[in-house]
Amino acid sequence: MNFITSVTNNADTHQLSSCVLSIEPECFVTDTTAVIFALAVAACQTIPKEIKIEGRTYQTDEWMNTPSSILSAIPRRLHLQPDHPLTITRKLIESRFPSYKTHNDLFPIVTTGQNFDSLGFPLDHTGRSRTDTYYLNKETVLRTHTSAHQADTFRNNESEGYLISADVYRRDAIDRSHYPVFHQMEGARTWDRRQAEKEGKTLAEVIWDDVVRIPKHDIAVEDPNPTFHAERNPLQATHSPEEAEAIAAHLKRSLEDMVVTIFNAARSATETNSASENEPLQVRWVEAYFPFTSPSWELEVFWQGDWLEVLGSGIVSQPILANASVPNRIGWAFGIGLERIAMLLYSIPDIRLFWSKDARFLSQFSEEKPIRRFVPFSKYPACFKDVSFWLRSSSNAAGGAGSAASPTSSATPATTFSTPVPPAAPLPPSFHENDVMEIAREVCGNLVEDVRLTDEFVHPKTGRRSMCYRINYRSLERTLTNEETNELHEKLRGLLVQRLGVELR
Ligand code: FA5
Ligand code: MG
Repeated sequence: MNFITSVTNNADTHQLSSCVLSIEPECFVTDTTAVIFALAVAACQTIPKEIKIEGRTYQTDEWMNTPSSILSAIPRRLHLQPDHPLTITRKLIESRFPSYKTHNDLFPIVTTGQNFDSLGFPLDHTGRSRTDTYYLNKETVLRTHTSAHQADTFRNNESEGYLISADVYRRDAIDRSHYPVFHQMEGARTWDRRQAEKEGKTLAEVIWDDVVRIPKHDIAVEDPNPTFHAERNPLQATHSPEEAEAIAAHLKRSLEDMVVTIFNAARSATETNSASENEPLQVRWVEAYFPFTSPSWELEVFWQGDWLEVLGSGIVSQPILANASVPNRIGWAFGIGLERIAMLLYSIPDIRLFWSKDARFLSQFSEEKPIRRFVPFSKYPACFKDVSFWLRSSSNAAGGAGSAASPTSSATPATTFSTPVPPAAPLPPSFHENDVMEIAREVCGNLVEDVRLTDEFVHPKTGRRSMCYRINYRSLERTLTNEETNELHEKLRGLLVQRLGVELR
């Protein structure tokens, strides 16, 4: 499918045909959708001018970089599938927030206003770039996080607390814990200052009354940092220290309760006498940065020898609430990765498994039964193949840029957001590792387990940069033949040259 290259490299949108592609909700067979899409593109001989997704039509432009394989994931809605591990995980978390209103079917295609501007993302934030985000056109993206719905949900003001679970999309690395489509749950709890006044209490007092209602746990939590810190994790200008302390306590106690519940369930799912069962649960708060919260924290859990980040959170930036017409509300928000939690809960070893339609996977999960550790049905052989190439002499290598800007480089969240104007056109192409990942996904689908940079050097005379990537071809469902992997690898090599202009070595 050359469609993406053509779109990316061909800024002349006048050459687009008027062919319309449809991804309809009934089309639950992912592969079929992809094939229909590919055939339609082939038949049109050129780029679709419009894409129709579940009855909604989008005009494409030179920002379009979303392959059909990604669009075909939209109808799957794994977090709503009965007995799916993501559904079970979602419900387990929801059960710890019984009074919160749940929103589980918000549509994944949003505006850049929703995904970035409403949250105060600076214009130069790496998250906005086409190497990180799937665009349909300059102003339309596949949401990269559930926070894209924060402003709208605050504006609707239907409940004091809410939970949003949804599929999110990111151009990202390929390995056993990264997939370009994954699921997040967003949660938020806010209080109304006027309500506190009516009760004759301070807002902090009202919040502390709620804190004591949160179930207690007996886990020792490491939390060495002050609630806020002038340089590292600032208090917002419109919040008093007492308010921030109370909101932080409510946030941390609520999320600790949720994590303790989940990890206790995970530990009861592992076999008796296993090492992890006897290890006490270790949890810690670390300082973090998000453009839309301040102060901010991440929660980490010690799991199988390592600290694992499970969620990001913080006190909601007041301009978000003010812009959402609820200036008197104040509170916290968090975002958690559902796959990451489900992988721990069930010991699921590879994130691709969540997309499996194989009964050997799906039959192991039930909403009715207690959590049981996943038993891998088999491990098929890996096949490693390297590809080495010279970058075009003008390219810089950039890779795996994180989604958070440095705290110092962006506007303080406590100030009112200006209305950002996105850059007029995509930046000139330079090499980005995510483009290699995207090509590997397109060629191999779920037959690639891992793509790693194994070597990189600059030629001392020519100054050209050489990269070597190791591709691990492995199916979760069968043994791949040599012919098959050779064919995939050749196709991958060809597309690297065609799309990225590299010279194979
Ligand atoms: C966010 O997406 C913020 N929107 C979270 C947030 C919400 C902060 C509200 C403050 C207030 P982040 O990119 O760190 O943050 O992702 C949040 C969580 O999603 C991570 O902690 C992790 O559990 C999960 N996650 C992130 N990237 C991936 C990935 N590629 N694969 C699986 N899980 C992921
Ligand atoms: Mg993070």
